[in-house]
Amino acid sequence: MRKEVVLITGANGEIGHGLISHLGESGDTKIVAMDVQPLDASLLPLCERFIQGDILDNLLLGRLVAEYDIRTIYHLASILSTKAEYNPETAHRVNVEGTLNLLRLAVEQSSWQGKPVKFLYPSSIAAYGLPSLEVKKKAGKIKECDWCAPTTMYGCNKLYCEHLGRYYSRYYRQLAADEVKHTVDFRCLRFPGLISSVTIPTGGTSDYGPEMLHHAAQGKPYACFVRPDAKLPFMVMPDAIKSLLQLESAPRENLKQMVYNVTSFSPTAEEFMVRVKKAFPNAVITFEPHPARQNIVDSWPADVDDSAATRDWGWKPDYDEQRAFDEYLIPSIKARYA
Ligand code: AKB
Repeated sequence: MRKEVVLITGANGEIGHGLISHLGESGDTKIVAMDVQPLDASLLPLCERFIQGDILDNLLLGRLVAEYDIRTIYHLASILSTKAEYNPETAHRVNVEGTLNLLRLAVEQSSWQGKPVKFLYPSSIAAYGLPSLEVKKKAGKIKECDWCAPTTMYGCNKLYCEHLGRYYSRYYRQLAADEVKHTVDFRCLRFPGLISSVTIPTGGTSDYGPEMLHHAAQGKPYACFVRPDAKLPFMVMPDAIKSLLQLESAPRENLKQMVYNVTSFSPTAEEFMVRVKKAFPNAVITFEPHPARQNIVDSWPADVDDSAATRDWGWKPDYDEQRAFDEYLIPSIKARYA
């Protein structure tokens, strides 16, 4: 008998840390974790197995199919927006071909199991592309189908992979003589900027928020790479994990769409700074906007409409801005760097 497991790619990334801690501590899920980097030692005991390897390695993925009954895939591995702009073709390979490999693995697993494998995919506000700051200011909370014209390689990759997920769920090999019965149960969240008290993001464009906070907590000066009025939606990691798990467990028949916005609060960079300075009065924070990264932030929405997630699977964040800082970020970051 093959062991029933969930597969987590990008396990050593920010969401991977949060998800493995949560699933591992609750104890009843066997996790096979994968990452190109070694896994944080604290997460190893929570996993059935860790494989240091590449999602582009099809031989490795093939061996996984043979060894495990994979019920759910959390495909978290990806190259984020800023890093992707430095090597767009590599980003395309990892973000798109890597996702394609995992979708193929999911289809194969589904046909062995005789039922669809759940495929949880974190997309991003980067899938949006607003043409100007004026439009962004007027747009308000934007819906999943609005302004899907991304300006970054990462955003293009995310949007395309959402379409691939839909294709693999509904239309995979639609002309094949044999009916393809069991495909993938693709479920996707468009995440805002995420902030964790445990990990520091690398390679993203919404990183100025978490970077500001982690620098201040360590007594390091921080030069923010966007203007004080730059505005993006954010969410703290416990809510990101909650949304992934809630979407995973939602009854399929309730899901009227495959892609859902989720969000929590939308501070400007200046409002973010004020909160950080309230907690760390000696923090030295300056604004030195990087024009190209600022342009990316200006093309992303200031807020998103997550009412479809609320309607279909009861989504509601636990942390608004005040609670996120007072009850999660500040106490836990202070403890971390004490
Ligand atoms: C990034 O900045 O690239 C990510 C994202 C918003 O998806 N944090």
